[in-house]
Amino acid sequence: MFDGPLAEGVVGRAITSGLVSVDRHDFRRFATDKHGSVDDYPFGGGPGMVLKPEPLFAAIDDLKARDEIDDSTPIVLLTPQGRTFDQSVAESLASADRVALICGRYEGVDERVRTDLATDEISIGDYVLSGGELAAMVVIDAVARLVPGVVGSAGAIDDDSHTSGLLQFPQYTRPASFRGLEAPETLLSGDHARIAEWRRREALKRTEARRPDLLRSADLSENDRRLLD
Ligand code: JCK
Repeated sequence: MFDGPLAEGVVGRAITSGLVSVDRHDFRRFATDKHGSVDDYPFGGGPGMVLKPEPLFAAIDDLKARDEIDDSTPIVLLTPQGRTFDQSVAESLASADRVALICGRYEGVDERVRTDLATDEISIGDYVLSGGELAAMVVIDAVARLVPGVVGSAGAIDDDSHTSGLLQFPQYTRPASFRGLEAPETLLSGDHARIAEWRRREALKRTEARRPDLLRSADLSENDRRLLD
């Protein structure tokens, strides 16, 4: 669930170039019984299995003992009950020099993992996944992009306070005319001021139509309000 995504694209290059590293630890190694079980029946009954606390606590203790993480390292539990992951959460994780991500399975983890091991609980959105791994991979991708040097100068535009907080403007490439569908004349004009204003207006229009919630929290200039009107 990690090998493919970690080998591709921006994240793959960040890892190959040493800007980012991702280590995986199989907590089954820390199972306490002879059968290597990491899950057990829920107290009180009910469907499914719950991940036992001992292997998860032991895995984190082992990372601390080997100085791979310390008491300042965020220990993030991926869970449907966590605060919803967004760009501001990604930014705050990117400011840590290491992050530990705990991926559960089955019905989730023993409550004591939440209360006494994890420092943060994150959900990537309101839908049900089968486990925490894909959610962790989403977090890794979004956070790795924020590590300085990972995304080149083109992507640095993402961080521009002037464009952030709005949906992207429509993008076109060649051919200018495709099956009778024309690219906007403005984009072909070479008039950079006109192009910038067109893009800003389109971003505002699209955000208003699709994500009015984003528009309310975006910080808009006088000119933005004029374009919106
Ligand atoms: C971690 C196990 C599977 C499936 C019980 C949940 C009502 C509990 C996640 N955004 C996200 N969605 N799902 C996850 C996620 C799912 C996980 C684990 C993360 C560990 N599962 C599972 C169903 C339930 N239902 C809704 C009851 C766990 C994130 N991040």
